[in-house]
Amino acid sequence: MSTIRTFCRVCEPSCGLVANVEDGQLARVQADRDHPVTKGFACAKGIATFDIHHDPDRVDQPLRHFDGELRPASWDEALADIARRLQRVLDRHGPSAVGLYGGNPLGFNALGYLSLGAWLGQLGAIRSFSAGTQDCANKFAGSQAVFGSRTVHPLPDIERAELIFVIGANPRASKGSFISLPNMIQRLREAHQRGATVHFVNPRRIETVDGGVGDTVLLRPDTDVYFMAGLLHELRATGGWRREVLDAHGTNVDELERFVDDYPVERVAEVTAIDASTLRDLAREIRQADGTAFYMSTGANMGRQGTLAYWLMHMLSLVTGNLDRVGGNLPSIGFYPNARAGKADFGAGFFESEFGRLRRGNLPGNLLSHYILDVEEPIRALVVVAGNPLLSIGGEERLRKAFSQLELVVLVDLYANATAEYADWVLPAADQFERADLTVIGLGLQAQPFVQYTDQVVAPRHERREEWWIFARLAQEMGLDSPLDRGGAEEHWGKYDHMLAASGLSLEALRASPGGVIELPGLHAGRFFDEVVQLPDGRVDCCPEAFDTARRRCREMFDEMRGVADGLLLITRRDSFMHNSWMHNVPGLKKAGHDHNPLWLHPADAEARGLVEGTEVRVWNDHGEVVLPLALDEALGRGVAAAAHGWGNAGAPGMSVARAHPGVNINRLLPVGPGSFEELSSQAHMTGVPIRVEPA
Ligand SMILES: Nc1nc2c(c(=O)[nH]1)N[C@H]1C(S)=C(S)[C@@H](COP(=O)(O)OP(=O)(O)OC[C@H]3O[C@@H](n4cnc5c(=O)[nH]c(N)nc54)[C@H](O)[C@@H]3O)O[C@H]1N2
Ligand SMILES: Nc1nc2c(c(=O)[nH]1)N[C@H]1C(S)=C(S)[C@@H](COP(=O)(O)OP(=O)(O)OC[C@H]3O[C@@H](n4cnc5c(=O)[nH]c(N)nc54)[C@H](O)[C@@H]3O)O[C@H]1N2
Ligand code: SF4
Ligand SMILES: [Mo]
Repeated sequence: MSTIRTFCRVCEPSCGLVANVEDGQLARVQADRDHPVTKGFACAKGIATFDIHHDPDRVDQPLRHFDGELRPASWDEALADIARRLQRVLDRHGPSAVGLYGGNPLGFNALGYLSLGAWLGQLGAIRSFSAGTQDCANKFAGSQAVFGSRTVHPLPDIERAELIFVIGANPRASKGSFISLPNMIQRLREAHQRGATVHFVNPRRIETVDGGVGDTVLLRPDTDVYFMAGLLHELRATGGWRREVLDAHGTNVDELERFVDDYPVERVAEVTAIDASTLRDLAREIRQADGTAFYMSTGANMGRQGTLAYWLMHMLSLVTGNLDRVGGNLPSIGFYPNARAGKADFGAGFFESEFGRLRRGNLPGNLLSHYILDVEEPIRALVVVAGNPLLSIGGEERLRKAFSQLELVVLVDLYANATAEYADWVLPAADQFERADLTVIGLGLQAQPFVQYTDQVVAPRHERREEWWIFARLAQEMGLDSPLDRGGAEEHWGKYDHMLAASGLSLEALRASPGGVIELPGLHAGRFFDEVVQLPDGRVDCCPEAFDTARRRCREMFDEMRGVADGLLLITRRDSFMHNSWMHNVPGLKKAGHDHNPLWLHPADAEARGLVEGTEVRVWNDHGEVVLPLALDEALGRGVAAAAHGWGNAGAPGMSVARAHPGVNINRLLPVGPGSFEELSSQAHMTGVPIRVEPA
């Protein structure tokens, strides 16, 4: 038996794992206690990757859609058929007829990510979509406008802050996002124990002071922008803006002041449902704290104004002198200083499309079905890598219609997931134990920076293959230049080696170090304004002109929200027993209470509508309708309904456990199409969506 140290690639902490291998087979997976940073932490999902590796439902050889069934075929048949059909689409309709959807796990796959990009470049395919516009596209846009680089994201210095705001994130369930920090909830608990105050800002009371981590400030969904504008207003009125910092590092400060002028706390209270006195108290705490750290994640991203929310979060940090100070927000440099790589002019990053002005780069997922159904030169072939768009994006019905019209759908996945219902081919991907990798996801986002390399722990079972090989073979098959003709994955590794050199490291050094891990310098102050900010004048843009229209709209939305009285707003509720749509085939995660997804309501909201716990309710709005059981949750704010996404597996062809516990796809209730995403970032509107509920 051999023991191999590796790391988890399910979510951002990238926890160290130890794998035991017997007779070439993965025999056991545990948390790595010797890992210098993750120190023996791993969650149930990370350990469940063992079950996923051995799952008899895994796609183990190429599957071809034939006579309504997915039937095994050889790699040669698969590659030849796909290459031929892709070529036909390209010849007849050009590269815009080929679309790509890259899912979330692709971000945790050093070679897969690079090789897919290279292959698409060869095809000239520009219509690419990714899970990013359902997740955090607003953060890239926000930082690009404010700091001049999409890759600059100052992290909360949780270890040293006296006051911490966690806005729209639930690290107990999610383990953190846009931050790599092992056991984040424990880190917050430790901060609380050493006397720091932690405020979660959330429409659901996810933590209470008695719980030992912090309390929750309940806010109405989709109002984070107003919450932050209100704090900025109050801080300004009470001398909480540090003029010397703004003089030294800011531009457009007057414009920021003018924007904030409109949001005194009394007014803000009307739409956020946070009373003025609470907002004043929070502003006072910020003024008095010796270090305030701000963190926001998907709950705030997925509102209608995620980019503005991120801008204002940066402003809260800057104007109070907490940006680039110990206990505030600090840049993470990691193994490669990538701020310059993300440098670009925000205003120039848009183009005119059939659907109005769009941000360059990944197109909005909320237009995927539109680019198939509603344009003159539609997408005709779609390649889906590590994604499940049918369940992750809004508008399932429309996506079904669109996917069924495609000439070719190719999925590269561990499973024949729900989207595979429309696949002509499902190609078997290797999993995290079957591929070498590097901790690329954490670059610039690690609160305790380290870099780790892992070898393949075991060879891919059956006919599973690594993504880089799949795209390199497809390139060969299409007569294109292929890495396989030139030393395989070496050229991709070469890029990473080059990046590692920036911190005096190399793959060789990583391979030689115990566990493949090397710790890097921690977060420290004093570099941000000189080295990280990328705007030409070296200053932070406190009120980007490119946000003008969005700011006007922001004022209008405020008035619209004041006018709306009651009604229910839908939010997402993740838990530790699911991971987006893809851990539903792990029997061990289907414990009682986690085997379906109910609609959660506050007991008073249920009673007011005559709804009874455990009974089926009909949930509907202008976008769709679902029927699911009702559950009660006193932690929810009044007027807020919650449900988990990623369910709705009744039709997933190759996931028998998931099919036995299908749940309901709540994304049927989300808006899609023009107007359903933020123009500045393409980020989808996925939280605070109005719904109605009645007995089914
Ligand atoms: N209502 C609502 N909707 C949401 C969200 C929400 O909060 N609320 N969250 C959004 C977010 S944050 C995200 S990131 C998206 C996710 O959206 P997607 O990325 O489209 O969906 P996932 O469920 O993450 O599906 C990932 C797929 O990748 C496969 N997979 C896993 N590992 C590998 C691998 O190594 N290689 C390959 N080839 N395949 C692999 C899995 O089997 C699964 O089919 O969903 C979004 N949708
Ligand atoms: N167990 C588990 N872990 C996961 C995932 C998973 O599905 N399951 N998904 C992974 C992925 S891809 C991601 S991106 C991360 C996401 O990580 P997080 O961003 O931490 O995601 P959530 O746990 O959904 O927490 C979002 C919180 O926002 C709140 N919220 C909803 N609407 C609003 C709003 O309008 N304003 C504010 N302020 N709050 C709001 C919700 O109540 C919820 O508590 O998690 C990752 N980790
Ligand atoms: S927290 Fe994320 S990275 Fe760590 S073990 Fe769990 S799933 Fe894996
Ligand atoms: Mo995500």
